[in-house]
Amino acid sequence: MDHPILYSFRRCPYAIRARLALRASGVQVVLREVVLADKPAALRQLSAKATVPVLVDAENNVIDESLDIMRWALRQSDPDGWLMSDNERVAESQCLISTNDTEFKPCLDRYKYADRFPEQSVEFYRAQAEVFLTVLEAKLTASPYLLSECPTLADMAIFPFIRQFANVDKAWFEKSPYRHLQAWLTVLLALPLFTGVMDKYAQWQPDDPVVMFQILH
Ligand SMILES: N[C@@H](CCC(=O)N[C@@H](CS)C(=O)NCC(=O)O)C(=O)O
Repeated sequence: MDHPILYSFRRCPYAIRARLALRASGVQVVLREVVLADKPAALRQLSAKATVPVLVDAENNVIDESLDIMRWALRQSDPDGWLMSDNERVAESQCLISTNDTEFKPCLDRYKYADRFPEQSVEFYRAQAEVFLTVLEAKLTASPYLLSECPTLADMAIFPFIRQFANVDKAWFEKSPYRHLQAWLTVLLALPLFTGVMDKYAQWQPDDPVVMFQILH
């Protein structure tokens, strides 16, 4: 096998963060677009939990956590310094990402699919999610990105989830008091890096010709 293979799903925020890091690093991978309701057998064989993204490297090592895929790509090339070198900031970055993944994401799911959780109102679930928005807003009041003057791993790992939150009720988000967060999201969504990882691909079938995620020029 010449190139690593990425199993991805266009709209999945975990897959988006992996694709962002792959694109930033310039590492070329083969892309296999997955439909979650019809996961390919090849993906299930690689990873029992069969979530996306999953990356299989050229030595057939399987990486089935999005953050590990980000770090794997950036360890090969990190031209914009997303990984940072200052231990304190690395710890802060990990803490923010972990809060996003373990605390905010479940709140986001209940907010997004409030009709599936009728015990509470949509406003209740949104207020739970806002706890994390408040943390991010405070960070972004101090600097244009979460940990520095430039985007780093935490920004790239977290903003696909804030995008999803904002899209649940755009009018509410735009009127919300999170001014710095709104501006941050607007800037990140406009990056060619982001628009470049949102191309549409047809569902992968085993007999399909190889599709490269990015061709370097
Ligand atoms: N911790 C995993 C979570 C990945 C995840 O949950 N992805 C979702 C799609 S957004 C998924 O594959 N869900 C499995 C399913 O819906 O069957 C990671 O960071 O990669």
